[in-house]
Amino acid sequence: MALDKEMFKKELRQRLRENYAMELEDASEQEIFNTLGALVKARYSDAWGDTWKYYVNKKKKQVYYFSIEFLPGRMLKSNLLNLGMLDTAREALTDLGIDLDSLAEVEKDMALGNGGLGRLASCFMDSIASCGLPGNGNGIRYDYGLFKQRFVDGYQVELPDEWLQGGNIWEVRRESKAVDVRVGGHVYLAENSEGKLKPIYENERVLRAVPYDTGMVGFENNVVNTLRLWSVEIPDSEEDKYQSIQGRRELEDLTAVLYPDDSNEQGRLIRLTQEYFFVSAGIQSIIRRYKKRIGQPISKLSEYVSIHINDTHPALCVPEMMRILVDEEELSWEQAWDITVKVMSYTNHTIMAEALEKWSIDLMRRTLPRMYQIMEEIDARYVQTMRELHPHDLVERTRIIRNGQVHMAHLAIIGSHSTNGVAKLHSDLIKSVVLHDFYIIYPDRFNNKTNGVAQRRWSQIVNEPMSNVLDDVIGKTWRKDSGDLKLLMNYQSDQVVLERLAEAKKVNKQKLADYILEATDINVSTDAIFDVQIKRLHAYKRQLLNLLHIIKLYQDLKENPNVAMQKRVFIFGAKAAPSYHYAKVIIKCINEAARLINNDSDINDRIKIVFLPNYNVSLAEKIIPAADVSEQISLASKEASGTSNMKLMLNGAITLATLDGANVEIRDAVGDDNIYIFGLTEKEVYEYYENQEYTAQKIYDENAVIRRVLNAFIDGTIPNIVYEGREIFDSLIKYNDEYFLLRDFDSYVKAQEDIDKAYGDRTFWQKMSLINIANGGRFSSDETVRRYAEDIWKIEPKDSFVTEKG
Ligand code: B1H
Repeated sequence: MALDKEMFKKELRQRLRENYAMELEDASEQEIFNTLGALVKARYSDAWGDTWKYYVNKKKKQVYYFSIEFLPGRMLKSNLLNLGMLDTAREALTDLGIDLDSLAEVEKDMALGNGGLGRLASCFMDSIASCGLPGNGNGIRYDYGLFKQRFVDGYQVELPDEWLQGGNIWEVRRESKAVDVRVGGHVYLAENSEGKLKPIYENERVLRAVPYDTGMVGFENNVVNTLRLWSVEIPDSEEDKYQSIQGRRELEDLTAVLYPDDSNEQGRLIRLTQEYFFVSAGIQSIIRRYKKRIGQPISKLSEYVSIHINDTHPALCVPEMMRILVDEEELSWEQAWDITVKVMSYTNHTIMAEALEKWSIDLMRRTLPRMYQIMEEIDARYVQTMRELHPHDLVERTRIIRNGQVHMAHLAIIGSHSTNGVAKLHSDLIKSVVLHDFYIIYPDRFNNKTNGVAQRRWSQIVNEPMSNVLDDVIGKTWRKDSGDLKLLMNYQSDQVVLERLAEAKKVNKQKLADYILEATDINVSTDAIFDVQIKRLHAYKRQLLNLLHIIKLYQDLKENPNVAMQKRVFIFGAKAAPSYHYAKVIIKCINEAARLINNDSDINDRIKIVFLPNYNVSLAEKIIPAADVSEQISLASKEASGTSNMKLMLNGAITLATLDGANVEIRDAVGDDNIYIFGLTEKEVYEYYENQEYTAQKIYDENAVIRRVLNAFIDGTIPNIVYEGREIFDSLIKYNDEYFLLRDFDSYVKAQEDIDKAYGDRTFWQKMSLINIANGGRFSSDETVRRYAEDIWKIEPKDSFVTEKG
């Protein structure tokens, strides 16, 4: 039964009394938040159980999305919205003198991921539930999420993210579903009494994996799926082995922290164990559930279970499934392999060489001896089969174990029936360049699934002013089916609608301006263009190119204060991996340029730089609705997809982009006139790689503007960056500008000038903005997961099912 406002208030008070023996008037924000969370959870607990029963009773095929990262952010408002309670809750709380938005800020931002890959996993979780698809997440419950970022003297400082302090109202610990995971020691094969070869384990460590489940609430459909995250504990049987505090710590460290990068050997060992830990626990629990609940022979597993490998981090799914099917279920190797390949599918998220995961044979063998044996066997059989069909060198290049290393991408491709990229361009590059060898061998396995974003969160929840205008203009159907945003195209010349959307944008900009003032003490005007680049700090994403352009503007203004240009606020949000020195140098330089420019009275507030610390999902939710310009300026071919590009366009920002990742599809969606494209194409980049004729020095020598900008890094123009400025300069000149910033500089400046002019024409700009909103619907992750469901997972949505109580 739906909860009305009065009942809501009554229940909130009642629960506060029961749980805290307290009246609302005396409760702290945290106590009220916890109580509200419990109330919300109670509203979906029946549906959670019923969803589960429905899948089991109907023997629905289910997908399990294995990902070492999930980035859900805050869940209160999203759960309220999906349960159809957001408005009621807001009104009820207002009656009680509580502002829902400030109360929502009490929730810790759940940040168990680094960036796009982890956030994509969470958008998928939302969409899978909202589309009524039978699907669950499987990952790690890190005690500490991605580090918190502060700036001290312009430098990044990392602090631990203690997100579990104060408890996590959404999770349910499921003691009874714990499983054991075995690592280390030695494994040898010996005949058992029936004459079968069986692995014998010696001196292995047994880890207890305890699952914590979180309900993934679908949008107004009574579907609640499960995100299962595993935490390590010491099993009772091993208690005596872990008497020392240090020994216990070492074990408990396994699920303590998310890797913000993976650069040193000691660290890498824990990472590999993390990977196996959640893979093994997840697959064991799937098989246990299958045998107990579905009751079909194990040979039919692929008819009921699909497992998705999100990037290579869970690629051990392949040998772990083989281990269970062969060692425990006693299937033949051939039969087990057939099942495994049918069950598994894999997404590649990057073509950057340094991100392609490899492990040394030695480490693999020491850490996961049985996994290593099985991978050796997979590799040997692969070579055996393929050498009859393909040239020797092709087979050698594609095998799993070569040159002393285990290649995880090779394992994932060979051990699954589907490999997909995350945008058209990226999927094409996979086939033609990065994984071309595999494309020759398995042409049918390759496909594209362009990323998408959870539109409910990234428009309805984060941008209420815009949503209200949309409701009035095109009705409310877009809230369920984002394709209906297209209806807005009918209003592209309607002055009233354009004005109303501009008003909404202004409200969002003012809110962000208030936040900026509070967080950084910087005053910004909402008349200025809010020019936004928000993403992890990486050389290939070229935050530095953005900075070079800002320095140019600064120098232009210093030289001629009368230069005509729109006011601009350049907003950055970016964390650097703690061990990524160059990225940290760029952060320092942006912060010092900000200090210089923001405080220069000659500049007179015409340009400002705001680097907001601790970029995360919650901060993205504040920035995105207020953005006018979306910077997507990676070197063409390097950004697999990007997803902030989609979120920003959906909120009416104009994209300034290279033809990289999903930017290409955004251009196709809005048309050339409603996007600013610049820079080398992916083809041209590859041509440079082939003919090796790029010389940054030459550009520097011939281009006076670039020369003046780069000199600012070493001649004291930007203060306090003696070492950092030199490093930037050298990276561009001495080390020949790996990401072609100087090559793209002029066309970037030109595009920025066009944007400056366009913004001056209010109606023109508003119309572009409207067209971007109207065409944002196609980048919904609902659509993306439906395609995964149809083409790869072969799962079907529930036939309209409603709980008895619903
Ligand atoms: C993406 C990663 C990634 N691609 C290794 N690869 C990691 C690789 O901890 N690690 O070892 C962590 C993350 N992340 C991103 O995925 C792409 O760069 C984006 O372009 C893409 O939009 C996103 C989602 O597909």
